[in-house]
Formats: sequence, structure tokens, C-alpha cells
Amino acid sequence: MPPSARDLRVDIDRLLRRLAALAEIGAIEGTEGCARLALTDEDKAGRDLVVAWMRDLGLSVTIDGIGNVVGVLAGAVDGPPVMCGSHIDTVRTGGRYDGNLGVLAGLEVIETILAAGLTPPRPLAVAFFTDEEGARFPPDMLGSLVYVGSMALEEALDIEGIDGAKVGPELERIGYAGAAPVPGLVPHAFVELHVEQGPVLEVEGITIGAVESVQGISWQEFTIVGQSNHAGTTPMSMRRDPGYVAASIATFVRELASELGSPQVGTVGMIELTPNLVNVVPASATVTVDLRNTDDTVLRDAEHRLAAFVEEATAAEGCTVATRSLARFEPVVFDPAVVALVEKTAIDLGHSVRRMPSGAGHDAQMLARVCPTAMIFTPSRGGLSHNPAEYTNPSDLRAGADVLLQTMWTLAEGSTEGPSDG
Ligand code: HGY
Ligand code: MN
Ligand code: MN
Repeated sequence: MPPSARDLRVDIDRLLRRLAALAEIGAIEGTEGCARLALTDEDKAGRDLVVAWMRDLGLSVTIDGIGNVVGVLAGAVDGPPVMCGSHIDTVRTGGRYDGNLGVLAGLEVIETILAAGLTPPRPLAVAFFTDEEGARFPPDMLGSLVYVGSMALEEALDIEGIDGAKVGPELERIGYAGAAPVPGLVPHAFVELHVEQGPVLEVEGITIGAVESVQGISWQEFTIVGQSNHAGTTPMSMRRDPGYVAASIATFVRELASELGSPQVGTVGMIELTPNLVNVVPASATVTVDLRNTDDTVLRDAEHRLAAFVEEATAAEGCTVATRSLARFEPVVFDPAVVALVEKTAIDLGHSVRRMPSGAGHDAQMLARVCPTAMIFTPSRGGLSHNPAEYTNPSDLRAGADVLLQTMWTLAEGSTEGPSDG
């Protein structure tokens, strides 16, 4: 007699093997991490591996016009699937769990169900979305934004990356300009398992995060133009130095975040000087600023104060500035019933759990626009992420994947209550 779905637990060694195999692609030497910027050859190789695993499991695989990939396992009845997933593109200093865990745990959930000879009450799906990081092609969550119909495919294909390449031609080049239409299939529900990427769960000694919301995100690029000049002969009074303005923006962002206090955060992640030479006062500087807050009113105030500072600092240095928004997403609240189900499922499985917001952006915040959605967090050692030393221990990974399996099964049964005996 096949086991009850409620008895199913994932095979953590199989999940660890898949995480390790995927991390080999774009591996960062001497670390556990990997670099697979969106639509690069490394991203293609990672995609090919995960698609092969999907096909090995007998999933029906579709690829859409922005390169999102969805693998579906048929259920006892037809209809919109309960979907899980995340992303497999990484930042340049990527860890092996960010995004990858949510996709590979989804494959593990399906393989566990198949190995038990069970058929889910409704179809289950595992997806990976294109360019979640947004680090090469802004904005972040680009693929899921197009998947839910919030950005037109043509607009997305025309986005130019930090290296001058465009999304459309790069998708063609790696063979992932798919035929499936966007907006994509609306899932019955969506659940994303992801490492927390912050310190909260570890500090509090808690295994599972039932994620209630995602904070607002503001990415801006400032291109400041001054006058290149000789570093030795140009008196300080004659300089129009965009590098000085860029440095003052970085200082201002830190001081603004400190003044506004938690949860406000601010990051200057990129400063590019041209011509970037030791003995030349720069001609221009390009600076990115990432501001985030759970409260959109405060976030907007931070944006306004930043804009005023940039204008004033630029004028005082006799420079000019061009501002470009790279991403702007308001805070998102997940479906309370699905959040409660994640929390209850964790408790039923004997894990400590707490409700919390997400500091990072995720594909789930886009799927929340079209279907009941929530997220499951597992702890990150030292709260570290976007760093090759990113780590989550196997027992926490297993706990997260088991919560994902049972949460998806309950949703597939058409409930959000979970097993009554829990
Ligand atoms: O930037 C983020 O929060 C995510 O890693 N894309
Ligand atoms: Mn991620
Ligand atoms: Mn990330």
C-alpha cells in the first residue's frame, strides 16, 4: 500500500547532490559558490542541466518568450497547478542556495512523490524564472514580472544590460527564447522556498520562516558628468570632479539609512569612473543606489531626499547628472491563508517557525499579483548571501523542503487548512 502523502519526506542527500552539481556550473574557485549571471553561457549550462532533470522526471516542460521554464507533473484531475520555484541565475559572487534551493527542492518534492507511487490531487509545477537577480539586466525579477503580465515581452526583450548586451538577442543566443505565451499559466497557488539571506532565523535559533511580506525596492542609476583633467596640474578650485560627487552619494546613502533607522537600508553597489585612471580627474561617474523599506511612505521620502542631495552635490561641483530608475517595486503582502498554512505545516512537522518579512526581492512577490502566494525561509549561516560563502545546513534544508512538500500537497487537495490531525 503506498504510503500516505503525509508520511512523505524528501531525500536530503539527493537534494544536496543536485545543489552541488548545479553549483559546479560557474563555480567560483576555492569557494562553495557560483557565478551564473542571467543569459550568460553559465546560465545556459545551468538551465540545460535543470531542464534535463525535469525531463528525467517525466515533467512536461514549457519555455516562454522571456525564457521562463515550467515543468508540470500531471495530477489526478486537470487544472491550474500548485506551483513552486525560484531562480537559477546568480550574482557574480553567488552562493549555491540563493534561488537554486527553491527550484531543486521543487524537483526533490516531485521525485519524492513519484518514488512513493502517488499522484497529486491536482497538477504540481516547478518553475525557474529568468533574470531574477537583475544584476546584469535590470530590473530584478524580470522573468516573473513578464510571466504575470506586468511587463510587456517586447519591452523586456529590449532591455540593455550593464555590458551593453540586450535581453532578446541573448535569449536567442542561449536557445531559451521559448514559444510558450506570456502572461503564463496562472497557478492555483505559488510557494517559494528560499534561504533567508539575513541573520534573523539563525540568531533566534528558528528553523522555518513563514514569510508574510517583501519590502519595497528602489534601484536608481545616476550618471554624473564633469570634466576630465590632469590630476597634477589642475588646481582643486578648477575641478569638476564627478568621482567626488559619486563618493559623496555613497556617504549620503549610508547616513540617510542610519538616520531613518531600521528597516531602512541603502546600498551603493556600483561606482564606475571614466576613464578610471590614476592620474586623470574623471570625466564621468555612474553610481547605482539600492534603497529598501517595508514602509513605502518612508521609502519615497528616502528617494526624495536622495534626489535633492544628488542635485545639490552635482551643482556644487559644476557637474551635470542624468537619473535612471532601474527598478521600483512597492512592498508586497502575501496571502494570509497560505502564510498560515506554511506556519501550521512547519509546526505539524515539528519545526520551530516564526513569521517575518523578506529583506530580499523574490519571484514570489510577482506571482502574488496573480495567485495566492507565500514563501518559506530557511536560516542562512551568519546571515550571509550574495557571497560565495553562503551556507545553510542540511537539516535546515531538509526541513524547508519537507515544509514545501506538505504545503504543496495541502494546496493540491484544494485546502489551506492542512491535515486536520496536525
Ligand atoms: O535584489 C534582490 O533582492 C534579489 O536578490 N534579486
Ligand atoms: Mn534569490
Ligand atoms: Mn539574490
